[in-house]
Amino acid sequence: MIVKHLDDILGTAADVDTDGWTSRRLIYKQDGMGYSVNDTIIKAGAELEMEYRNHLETVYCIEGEGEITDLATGLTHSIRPGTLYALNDHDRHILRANKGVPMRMVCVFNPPLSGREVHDESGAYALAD
Ligand code: 9YT
Repeated sequence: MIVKHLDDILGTAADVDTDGWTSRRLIYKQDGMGYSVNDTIIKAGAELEMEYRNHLETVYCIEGEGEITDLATGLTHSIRPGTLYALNDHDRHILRANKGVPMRMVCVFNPPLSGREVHDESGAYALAD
């Protein structure tokens, strides 16, 4: 059994900070679960264009407010605590956190992240292997 607390992750190599987001990688490839789980903060006012060509991702908002635009359809969906989106088609998208309010998201990736990924220029993560 694996038991961790967010406090075990903060300040370690699995606590990854970028301009737009901070991702605390709670479960990652090395844990052998076949998926990874992150507690991610999208910084207030951040606008992130992403396309996880190598991964499927499900995201569940637990704090804050923002929106997501599906760039294939042009549709924008508002996000608030309780909203889940699943990028089941490697969907290219823009994620926005409202100004003044960070969003906190639980993110599950399949295949799992190695723990250190940041986005490449296309908005994707490389595969861990
Ligand atoms: C929600 C989202 O895609 N945020 C970017 C960071 C990523 N989810 C991660 O590595 O946790």
